Amino acid sequence: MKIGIYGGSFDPPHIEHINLCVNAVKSLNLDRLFIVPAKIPPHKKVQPISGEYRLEMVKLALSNVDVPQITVSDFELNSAGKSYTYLTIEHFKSLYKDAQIYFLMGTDMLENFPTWKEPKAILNMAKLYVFGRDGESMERAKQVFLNALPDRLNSLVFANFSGKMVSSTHVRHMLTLGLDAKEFLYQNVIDYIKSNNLYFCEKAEFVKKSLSISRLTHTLGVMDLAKAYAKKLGEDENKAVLAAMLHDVAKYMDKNDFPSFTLPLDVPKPVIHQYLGAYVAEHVLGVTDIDILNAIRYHTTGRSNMSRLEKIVFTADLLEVGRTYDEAPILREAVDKDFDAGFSLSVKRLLNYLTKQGQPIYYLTKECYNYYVNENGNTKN
Ligand code: DGI
Ligand code: FE
Ligand code: FE
Repeated sequence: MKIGIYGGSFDPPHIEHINLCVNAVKSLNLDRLFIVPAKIPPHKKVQPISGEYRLEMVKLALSNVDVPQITVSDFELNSAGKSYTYLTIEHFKSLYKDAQIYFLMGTDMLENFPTWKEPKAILNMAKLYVFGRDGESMERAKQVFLNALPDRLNSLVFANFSGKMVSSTHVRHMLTLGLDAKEFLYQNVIDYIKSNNLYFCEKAEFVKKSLSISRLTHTLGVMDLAKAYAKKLGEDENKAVLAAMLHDVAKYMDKNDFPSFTLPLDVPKPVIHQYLGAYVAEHVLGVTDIDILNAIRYHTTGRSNMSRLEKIVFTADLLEVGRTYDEAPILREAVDKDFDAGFSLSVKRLLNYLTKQGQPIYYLTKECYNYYVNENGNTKN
């Protein structure tokens, strides 16, 4: 017998999750494939929605394909204590004693695999069925894996299927913003999400009403990227996502609609929305976190001595996937290599751009430049 196990958050389960399962069943010739939604430890800051919802959504998603080998298991959700992959595999091994077990994972998980609990025990029970977005990330993950577990190459089976790589995070952000996620989710999953009000966020509703669809799409890009930066830098991902979600909320608002709002003097028109945005976030939406408010307040101009969160929102705003100006790819590469250096380079590019355009430069933009770029035009932290 051949048994597959596919663990993950499934928050929410998308079409590619299911495609991947269908493909694994076919190419490995599996008799059973268990999708096992994970229980996330309560101390984790980014919490998925409750397990029952995720379990139900996987069932709904599965009902769209006619592959009876695939079922969902509540083993991890219902087990007492912490869930570990080695325990899950032990469980299925005890149910199917002579079966060859395949554990499905993406290349990013393979890289971390050696740091999991009991990796060798896992490899004694199962092979890893690895799928990834591109050959390059696959090769790197394989090397990292083999550095830690040198003689275990025969535990790896590489999928020939890569599919479209969709991230649940991106889909979640879309749902939060009320954007159409049909491309990624089965209709019955979308219906279930709507009727149970999952991923709904009151502040996002307000943002949605305040922006155009193209501005919302930009906001989505900033949310995705700010979250990724925060994760990489060990900053609070929830704060980064919220600040990103709200950063342009006032882009189309009129300051005269807010009588108690006061704008500093001589603010160029394109800069006004950073101040009004922070005001609206605080006084209309009730945001109290000063770091979030400042990330909104200085997202256009920057300033000297910015906090990590301010830098994250500023940089994500300039480099989200929808930004297509010439220097964007180089700046993205710089940020990936060294966040602070890439940020400073983005500041430099902004000032050059405004100067070329003959725009009036606000004093904060200048201060920011002088703080992060030295006299020779080199960046500093
Ligand atoms: O709101 P977004 O379009 O997403 O981007 P943003 O808030 O970073 O910038 C809005 C515009 O403001 C952009 O065209 C650059 C411009 N800007 C940034 N700093 C200054 C500025 N414009 C002037 N005139 N002066 C500045 O100091
Ligand atoms: Fe903006
Ligand atoms: Fe923006």
